[in-house]
Amino acid sequence: MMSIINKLEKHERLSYEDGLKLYELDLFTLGHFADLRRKSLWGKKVYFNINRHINPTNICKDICKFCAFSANRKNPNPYKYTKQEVLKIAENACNRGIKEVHIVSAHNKEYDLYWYIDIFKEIKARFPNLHIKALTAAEVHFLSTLHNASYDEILDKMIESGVDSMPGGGAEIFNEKVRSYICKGKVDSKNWLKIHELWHKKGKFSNATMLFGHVEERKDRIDHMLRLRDIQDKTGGFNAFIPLVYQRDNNYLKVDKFLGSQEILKTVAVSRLILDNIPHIKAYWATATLNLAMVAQEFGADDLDGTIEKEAIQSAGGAKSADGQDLKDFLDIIITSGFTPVQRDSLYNELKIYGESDCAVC
Ligand code: V47
Repeated sequence: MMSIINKLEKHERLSYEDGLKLYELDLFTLGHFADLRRKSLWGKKVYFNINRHINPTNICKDICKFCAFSANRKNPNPYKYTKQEVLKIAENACNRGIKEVHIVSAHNKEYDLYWYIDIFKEIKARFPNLHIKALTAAEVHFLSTLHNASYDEILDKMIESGVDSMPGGGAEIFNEKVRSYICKGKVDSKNWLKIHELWHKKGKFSNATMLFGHVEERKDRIDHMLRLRDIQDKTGGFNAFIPLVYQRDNNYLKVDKFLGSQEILKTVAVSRLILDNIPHIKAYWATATLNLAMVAQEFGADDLDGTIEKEAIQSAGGAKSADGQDLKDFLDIIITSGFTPVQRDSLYNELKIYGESDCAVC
């Protein structure tokens, strides 16, 4: 254990073996080093944005075992939004000061590249200041197969039609054996990484997620982080890493054991220390709960994601996130925890720094 502590004290880059050793440290020692790293980068700031999720349909050609969002036997409520409905949501969002729409969907051939191009162009034309974060690498792969087009072509069309950044979804777990068990048929790991690398090389930014707490092991999480770190060394295009805690309801993956808060906090801390080149670590409140996401800010995380407003993917799996989060609650919990809330845009430019006077319960 001494050598890992030495490495942490000297800020040395950590290996796969080191990653496994980090998990063996007691929670508070690990948290201490992750917190030091976080503080050296961001002090006491907690970042969030004011955003709106839009999921145009839940009818999907793929069946990922962990997914409760897609319409199937466990979720027999298929829906399809029209372009007008999506535009109306974007308009309402914009009128209420929302800065980002996060548009991701199921893999459905009725929602092809042309459908998306139209909707992105229309949103940009009507609301030029609204940041469009859209289409996961899994969707890019789906559209590339559907249209027999290269990834480059799909990504160029996204940029031409107004997409500003790509979300980190669809990464799940890169280990091929686990991936093929939980989401066979989805974009493979190599191509998920390739799509993000291509996107970054076009001068664009994206995020990266990791779904954990199901059948994967600690070693798979470390492997996942290291594959991201390798791409980031080449491109510098990942803004944030988002460890998503698996939600167990209404899906086909049989997982009886809940991961537990300590393992969740350890995973956040490990990600901060392994991913020495990704600036932000998001504790995604929709999967971790707001309280634990707030504690995670002392274990390496510096971001809570956003107010979200309507959340459909994790809430289908049992998370209490369907109606998003009030800005007021965000501010209160951040300030009473001794941190400084910072509203950011989607690329982490700071828009507003809040103070004690913004706290309703102080
Ligand atoms: O890739 C699906 C996950 C992801 C479950 O980039 C589940 O800023 C937990 O990627 N339990 C989509 N997670 C959401 C996503 C995301 C969310 C917030 C911010 C950003 C960003 C990206 O949701 C999927 C999948 O890994 N997911 N089912 C479940 N049962």
